Amino acid sequence: MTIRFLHAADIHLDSPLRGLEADPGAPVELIRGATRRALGKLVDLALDEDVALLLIAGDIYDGDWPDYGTGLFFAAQMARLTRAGRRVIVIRGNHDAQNRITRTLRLPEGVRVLDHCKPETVELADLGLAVHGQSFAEQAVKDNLARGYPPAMAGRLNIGLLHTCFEQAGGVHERYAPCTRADLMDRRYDYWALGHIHARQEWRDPWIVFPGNLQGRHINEPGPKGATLVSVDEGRIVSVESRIVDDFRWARVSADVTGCETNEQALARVQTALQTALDATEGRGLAVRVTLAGATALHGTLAAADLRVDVLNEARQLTPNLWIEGVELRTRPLRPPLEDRGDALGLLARRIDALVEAPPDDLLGDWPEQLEKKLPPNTLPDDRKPILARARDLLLARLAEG
Ligand SMILES: [Mn+2]
Repeated sequence: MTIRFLHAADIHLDSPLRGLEADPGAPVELIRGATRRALGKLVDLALDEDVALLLIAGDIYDGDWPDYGTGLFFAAQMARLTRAGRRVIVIRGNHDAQNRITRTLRLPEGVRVLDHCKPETVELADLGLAVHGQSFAEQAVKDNLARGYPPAMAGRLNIGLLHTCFEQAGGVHERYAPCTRADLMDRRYDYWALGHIHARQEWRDPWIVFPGNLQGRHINEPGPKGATLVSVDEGRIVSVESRIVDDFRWARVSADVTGCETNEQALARVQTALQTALDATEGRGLAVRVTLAGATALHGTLAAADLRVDVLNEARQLTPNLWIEGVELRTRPLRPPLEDRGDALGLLARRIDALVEAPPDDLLGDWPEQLEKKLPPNTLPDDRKPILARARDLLLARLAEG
């Protein structure tokens, strides 16, 4: 007998996508609905692939529902599955821990939310499966939950459903329900359906899988997002595949402007890079952070230009589905730097360099405070170094022209 199950996590339903404030054309409503459309596509996928079971490894919700609409949408999507005879097993994670979600709605029969007080096992004898798991009772679960999970059930394919920061995952994550690979191996399960880390990762023997979140929510969650489809034949896992269901995509795009002599040439390179990123999205909306890099005689003039507007203009001309999250300048000057010269200009350049490298406390006086009063909150980064470096580039470019 062949059966399939689908493993998803970190849906963060109705989470706002962040970082498009810089693009005046950003369709806020369209972007806000992305997590809902991704969940709808997950259910479509489950039905198309004829899966017997959907597992969700925590963080279905981003936090307490803003209103009942969030819960109503989730219940309606789950009902599409249960009406078709599919089962759903979920746990709560740090974002939707038992004590964080104050509103409740009855979920359809066929959807099981596992207990938050102790690990629970659901035996699905007709499918040959045993699913073990435990929900988060509160946001900051510091205990190693995996160690409390029951041993594998004989004669069943055993699946562990767990929301965890898993030691082997790398990266920086909130350290909730930590566990090691050895903890998981001790249980002797066949598949660990994990959640919490938003980038897809997998290990084998046994299968330990983070499917990643369902929908990227900002520039640090770039690339395709989706769920993991698992096929089981005669009680053995025979395939584990990533399936993409996201509705809106984030990407970092780098344009190499080496050798460009005019801003127009540089912007043409930007347009080519944007087009390449668009081609990979298969018609989805796309938000990008554009970086210009390479050695160019334009280094100084690019630093002085309002590049954000120029890049927005390139994006608008390509397609109505592309938004600019930000523009970064990482070019280098083409000519031997002023700092290498033996004359007074060289001396001045070296002094300016030294100020940027180790700025004295009073270098900027009360300018940052003055600026902060005039700008929207949190516009100025706490780290002043990139701003100072850009000021240096501008200043040196002006000096070099003179
Ligand atoms: Mn989480």
